[in-house]
Amino acid sequence: MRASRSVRGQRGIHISGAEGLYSDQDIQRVVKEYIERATDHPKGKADEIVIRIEEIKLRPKVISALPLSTLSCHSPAEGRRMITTLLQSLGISQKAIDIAFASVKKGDMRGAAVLTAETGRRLEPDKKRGVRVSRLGISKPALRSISSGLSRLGINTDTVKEALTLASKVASYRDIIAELCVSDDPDYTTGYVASKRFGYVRIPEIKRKGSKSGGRAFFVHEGSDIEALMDYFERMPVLIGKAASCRGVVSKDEILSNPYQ
Ligand code: WAQ
Ligand code: MG
Repeated sequence: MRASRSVRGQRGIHISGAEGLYSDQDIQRVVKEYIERATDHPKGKADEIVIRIEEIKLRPKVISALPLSTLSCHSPAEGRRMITTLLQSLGISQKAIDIAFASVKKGDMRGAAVLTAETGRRLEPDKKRGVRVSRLGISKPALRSISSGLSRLGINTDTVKEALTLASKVASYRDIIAELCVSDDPDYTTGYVASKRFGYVRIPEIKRKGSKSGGRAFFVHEGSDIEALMDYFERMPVLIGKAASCRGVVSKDEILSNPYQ
């Protein structure tokens, strides 16, 4: 689903987007939920909603969810410092980190920016749209297990589950080093950094309440094949079939000194 709105003569301002892999009998319910989301969104009421339903021909690739944790963070400046430390320890250059923050802050994309860790060079063919991750879902047993882990932490919401699903698909691609995400929802101030090495690390207060800017940036190495990456993200069905740990608040040093890979 994608929903947009005309604002002051400018058509197609992005309001909300969502996608998933569902079985036949769930489609009616999900479409209804997507429409509600598009017409009752903190960014405004959509004046155009596009819904596409496709039968999946390929058998989904089954992956595990990334382990989840949350850093203690109290301001955007502190968040940016912690994110910078995590990304630098993954070998991402300061220049690429700065370009990723600038792109996320600008926040007018429907998809994600793909940048090289070495120089921050943008690889997407359509830089205004970015790369949109689609065809992703979560099996019912994995959803039950993740929901119960998140409930214990008081964060069992669609926003967290959808973001964790997306980040897990993104991190499962061989060329991905890390992802940075800030919600474009003005009321939602928690973002995350995700990587195979450190898992899905939530960063509260990464932006000020009321800010409509937000976005995603994916880091890859120079020389990465953008066509193959887009094929995996946009077309390869991927299903989370296994939950991982859901930890509460941890320190940056705990994360840095206990990598998963
Ligand atoms: N593929 C690529 N980029 C996307 C996609 C997608 N499927 N969906 C959204 N984006 C980009 C787009 O630029 C949006 O403006 C931006 O990401 C933010 O999307 O653990 O709500 O749906 O508490 O606003 C993260 C924290 C919430 C959750 C993320 O993102 C938590 C969120 P939003
Ligand atoms: Mg949003």
